[in-house]
Amino acid sequence: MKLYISATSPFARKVRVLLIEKQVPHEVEVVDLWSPNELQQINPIGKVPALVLDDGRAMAGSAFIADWVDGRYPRPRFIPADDDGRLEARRWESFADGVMDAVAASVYEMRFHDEASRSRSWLDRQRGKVDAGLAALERQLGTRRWLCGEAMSVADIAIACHLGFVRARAPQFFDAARLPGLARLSAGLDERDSFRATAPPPL
Ligand SMILES: N[C@@H](CCC(=O)N[C@@H](CS)C(=O)NCC(=O)O)C(=O)O
Repeated sequence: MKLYISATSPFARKVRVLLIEKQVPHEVEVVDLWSPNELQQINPIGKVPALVLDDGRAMAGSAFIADWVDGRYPRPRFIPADDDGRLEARRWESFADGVMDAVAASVYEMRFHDEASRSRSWLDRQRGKVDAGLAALERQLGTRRWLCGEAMSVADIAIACHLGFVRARAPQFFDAARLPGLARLSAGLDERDSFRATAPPPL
């Protein structure tokens, strides 16, 4: 199978971490999202990650891909097999991804509009989502080791990948002093080989 990524995408990193943790053999194709590339032929939405199976079928969307990978290669599991554990892991993953969607919407607004034409109300709206999402994740984590259950799940992987992007590219969105649990969680995961191998390159 072949995973299409960009060098910095935290959504793609989530899938890469899963594949590495599970020791699933795969190829990685790094795409420059802002230059002509082959991605559109693979994923009509033109986003990374996209995973192409050996039979040619492609899938898009990190949560869907992560779910498929975890089911197909269940050792170790990062989405619990029981219904409630699965619900918890996937719903906290969805909040983590929602935070990143709002960060990305802001980053794109800044990238594609000069200061005079940026929408302040759009940026404020996204900032509200980031702050509320991170606060909810922090409350959920508290002083526990993992966001849900007794083991690392896709939710922990997702928020650590997203915070890795934020720290590297948009640090104004994360105040470690106000979010000590998330800072601890993400620092711990950054030590793992799978995270070291996929860290976003410095600017
Ligand atoms: N919901 C998607 C989001 C993926 C996404 O936003 N990818 C970004 C990179 S981080 C992308 O490919 N952007 C290019 C574009 O929007 O054209 C997922 O979970 O995979």
